[in-house]
Amino acid sequence: MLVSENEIYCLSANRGHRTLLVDLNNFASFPTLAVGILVAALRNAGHRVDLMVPLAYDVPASAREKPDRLHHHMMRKVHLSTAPGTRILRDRLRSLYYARQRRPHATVIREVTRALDQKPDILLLSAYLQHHETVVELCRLAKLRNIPVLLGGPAFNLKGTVEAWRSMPGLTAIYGGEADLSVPDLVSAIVERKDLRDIPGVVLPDGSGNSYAPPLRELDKSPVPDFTDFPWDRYPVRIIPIMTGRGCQWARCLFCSDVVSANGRTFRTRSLEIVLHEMREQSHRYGTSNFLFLDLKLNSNPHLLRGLVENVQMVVPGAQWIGTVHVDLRKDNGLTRSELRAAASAGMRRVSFGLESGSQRMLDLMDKGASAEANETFINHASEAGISVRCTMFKGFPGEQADDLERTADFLVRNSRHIDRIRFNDFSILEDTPIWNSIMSGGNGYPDIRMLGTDAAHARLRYAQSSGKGAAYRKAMSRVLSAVYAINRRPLRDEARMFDGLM
Ligand code: B12
Ligand code: SF4
Repeated sequence: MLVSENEIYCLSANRGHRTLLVDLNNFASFPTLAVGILVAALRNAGHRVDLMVPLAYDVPASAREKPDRLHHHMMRKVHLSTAPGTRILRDRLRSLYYARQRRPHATVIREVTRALDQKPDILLLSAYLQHHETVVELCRLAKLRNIPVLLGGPAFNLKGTVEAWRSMPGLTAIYGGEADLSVPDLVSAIVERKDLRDIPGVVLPDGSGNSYAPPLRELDKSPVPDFTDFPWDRYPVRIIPIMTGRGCQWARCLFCSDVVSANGRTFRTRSLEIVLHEMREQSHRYGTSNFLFLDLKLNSNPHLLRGLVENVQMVVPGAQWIGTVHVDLRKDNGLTRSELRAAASAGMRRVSFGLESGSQRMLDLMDKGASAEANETFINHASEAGISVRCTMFKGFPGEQADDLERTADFLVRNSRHIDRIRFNDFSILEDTPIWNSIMSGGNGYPDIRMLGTDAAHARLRYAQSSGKGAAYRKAMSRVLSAVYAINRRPLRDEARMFDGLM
């Protein structure tokens, strides 16, 4: 995977530049879509790419959502506790956990050091914000060898975040946009030491540059991702990540940081032909008919979803696939009982959606564009069609009361046998979301939130909350968590098992 002496020699005949691309998003089950796109774009343009994927060197990767054991339930209780005594201890434990999680991994540092010693022309890093310390260390190592570094990732279009990251020693530039088409030129511009300041999306260490890259409109021109160099032998099952579009047609939920990320801004859809072409091509290349749709909302464009359902088995016979939807209130949201049955017949095995809360009052406060009733109908129809249902939820949106949690608990108990997994989080306020902007502007929309500061490097608000306390709230929370545990401890239905823990 990394470059050998002979290969370096061959490069002298190549007009492209030698790039070392490090994928810090180490995930245990499938390749990273963004990185596959960047590799394809660079290679198509004649650049040389050596890809470093930590999993290939046995760096422990994030695996998600295996059936719950009792200790998972207990940990969730502590993690989400609002009891005054537990909170202080819990917050300390949380900080320790994050600090440990975020430490640079010795193997990553060692392997990147080796690769840098081969003197690539440029180091490209694709990172999430929890990789801050690793990025600091890799930039330092690159600086020692005079190798320029270009950093990108979904959160680097956020102004406060970029401010907190841009001046780390050794970093040449941050790119805060979708680089599907632009990455080859960016690499050339940096290696050939051209002036970067006018390139949309680029921020330099001194803060200069044109930080705004418009969302990529020509999605059909994005190359078919190149996953050749990912460690396929380490994945339990071969699964191809793919997207039919970027962004979300609703894009209004007040807490949503997905739609403010580099690739989530504004809804754009690809054409059905291109999506089907990519599925056929990738199935052929990697010898699998399993797909994971990473769209924020696979039913943003119901016509495309229907087209996919109608054609997928012709294009990839035996295809099995999963995706995430939003049970919105449009007349046509692509998720009727018969549409879900058709999707199941076309190979859909699992669906995930943001249930968030069982209380209509909370859904309205979040501007979720959903109803508890429609969510319930959807869960029943999907499950009855044979699709495994997974949902994400959280506690602690401002204004949440014990009564809202009681409704959530009732909802889960009522629908327990139709839901296979729940990911239940604590609420957080992330940079540039509507709720963040409202609090930052000093308005009085959230009287129960007292801002303590920001964690700019991780794009988070630090705050204290006066709602969500008291014995009644805690009792209701305990009911919710018992219902979550009752669901998560069950094994998945057989047909969805190979997709367990993927989203
Ligand atoms: C699918 C998804 C997942 C999947 C798959 C992840 C994977 N690595 O493949 C799963 C469910 C596993 C997952 C897990 C997590 N995720 Co996630 N996930 C997403 C989601 C919905 C789509 C990601 C995606 O593929 N986008 C499509 C690609 C094409 O876009 P992109 O990644 O932005 O890449 C483009 C640009 O950013 C740029 N670019 C990217 N890298 C580079 C590098 C260079 C050099 C350049 C020039 C450009 C460049 O060009 C790319 C092509 O256009 C996003 C939401 C979103 N809107 O992005 C969240 C998101 C990426 N996840 C996020 C988080 C926080 C996580 C978790 C940490 C959550 C958790 N607590 O467990 C874990 C971490 C897992 C890990 N790998 O370490 C955050 C990241 C924000 C941040 N803090 O940096 C996001 C943005 C959600 C959010 N709004 O908070 N996730
Ligand atoms: S429906 Fe989902 S992706 Fe769309 S704005 Fe709401 S939370 Fe974000």
